[in-house]
Amino acid sequence: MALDLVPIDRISKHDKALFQQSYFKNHQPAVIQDFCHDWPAYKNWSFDKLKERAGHLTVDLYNNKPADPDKSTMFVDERMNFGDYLDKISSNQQVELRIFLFNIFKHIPSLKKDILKPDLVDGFAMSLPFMFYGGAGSVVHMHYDIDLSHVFLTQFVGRKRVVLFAPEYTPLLYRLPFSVISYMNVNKPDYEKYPALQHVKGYECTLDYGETLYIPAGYWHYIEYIDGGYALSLRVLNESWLKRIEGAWNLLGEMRIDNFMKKYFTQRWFRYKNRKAFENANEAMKHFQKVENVEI
Ligand SMILES: O=C(O)CCC(=O)C(=O)O
Ligand SMILES: [Fe+2]
Repeated sequence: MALDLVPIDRISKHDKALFQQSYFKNHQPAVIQDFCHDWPAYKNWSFDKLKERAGHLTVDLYNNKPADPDKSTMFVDERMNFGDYLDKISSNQQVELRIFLFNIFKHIPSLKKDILKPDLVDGFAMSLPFMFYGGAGSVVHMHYDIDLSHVFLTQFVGRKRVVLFAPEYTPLLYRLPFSVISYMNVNKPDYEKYPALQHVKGYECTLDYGETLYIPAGYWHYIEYIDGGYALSLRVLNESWLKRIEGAWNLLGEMRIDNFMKKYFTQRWFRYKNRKAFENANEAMKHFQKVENVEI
């Protein structure tokens, strides 16, 4: 049995009141089909043009292996000339190599001029644009963004499949405590090992060239690159001060504790977190079963 996933609504950025009332305020995801259509980037960020401007840079590449639960940093699998990397991912062969944590705007500041501040909602943090790149077949494992900001992910080349789950489902997704990851398999859920997944409901979409996915704050996301391509993420800080503090605590507190414990108590710490993930899921499952029985 596959997970219970429904398609994400598609709207236009001109439906501003609708977006604010029905999606942003309620933390409901949406695909905005024309969010970036008036930005210079919409025309200027093709493979060829990006290669012309940034092809000389060197980049770190990461493969599809999930993050090692015992290590605080991801291992770089390869370093490559960015132009060669763009050639490779545009060939449409399976190239399971991604780039993240690479601030292209620091190296080529003129690229920032190709992004216009959206007026769909207030509060876009224009100083923090981020780009993600991947070849066909690359996977972004299930996680949520640690700072608990809203994310607007705009696709410039290629398509990707995205699956989302609301933060309410966090315990049912067997989140490893002190982290933002889950080891569940989105495409082949193992209900025997992870029975709580039967109660999870999520969303899915295929994001195409020029489309933008609104990922509400704290939403889990899992991504598969259908084609080689790249996207830009813009953030809007969480409207709740409590959530902003929680986001800062995740970054400055939880993450540091996790890294410290990984270093000094590697196996014991992982076993503890794993046990907790299952305890939390079992507890949450009882609650969801009660709610579902009432609904029936
Ligand atoms: O598109 C990607 O490769 C990753 C996107 C992501 O995880 C994010 O924007 O938070
Ligand atoms: Fe993310």
